[in-house]
Amino acid sequence: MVKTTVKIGGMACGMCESHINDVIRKTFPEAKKVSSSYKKGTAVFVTEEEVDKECLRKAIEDTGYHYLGVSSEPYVKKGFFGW
Ligand SMILES: [Cu+2]
Repeated sequence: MVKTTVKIGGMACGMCESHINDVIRKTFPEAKKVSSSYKKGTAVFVTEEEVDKECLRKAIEDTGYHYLGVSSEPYVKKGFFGW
């Protein structure tokens, strides 16, 4: 599992967050735990495999928000390896 964090500019309220969440779910139907924060300017989601970043960039830019970058890291369920 991979956790992807996208930096997005231009989100200003909760509506923007849900707009971005919808776009991510539509672009990557396998995405789980999709959540955005306009305060942090990020959207985070989890997928089995790493997503196509070019695809992600295009999807975000098509919404009119600004794609500012992306980072990914292995996703480990909390508590699973924590003992
Ligand atoms: Cu908004």
